[in-house]
Amino acid sequence: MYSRFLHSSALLLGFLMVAPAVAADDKAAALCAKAEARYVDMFGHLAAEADGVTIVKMYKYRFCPEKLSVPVGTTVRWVNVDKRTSHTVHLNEAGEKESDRLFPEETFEFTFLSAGSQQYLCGPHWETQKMIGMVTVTP
Ligand SMILES: [Cu+2]
Repeated sequence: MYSRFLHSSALLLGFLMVAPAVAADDKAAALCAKAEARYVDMFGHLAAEADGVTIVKMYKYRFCPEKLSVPVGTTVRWVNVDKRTSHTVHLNEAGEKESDRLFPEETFEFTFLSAGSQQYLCGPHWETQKMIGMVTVTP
């Protein structure tokens, strides 16, 4: 009886430790799918079809995709697809100054000329909402 109780507790604990990570991934995927739909509404094409740039959407206090890998020389265009909230892009680890506030439908571009990984932030929301992105630039 006692050992069975221990066994099921261990199973339950295992489930509780795994479930939040899976739920967070699903939530992020659903949110980024909505961000893509907003992008299509605004610009009339898929983000992947943008000419000569790689798109990162800003939506509901998240960067979509949150982690990006691009070859050196890539220009990334951040696009605010929110309805009301403004965001910024601050490539602080690259020593860049923070972008202007980007209102809905506004964009910011940066061309990555050196390889490496760096985090970047939304100035107004990184601390309170953990709105933080990551770019890996490959040689
Ligand atoms: Cu933000």
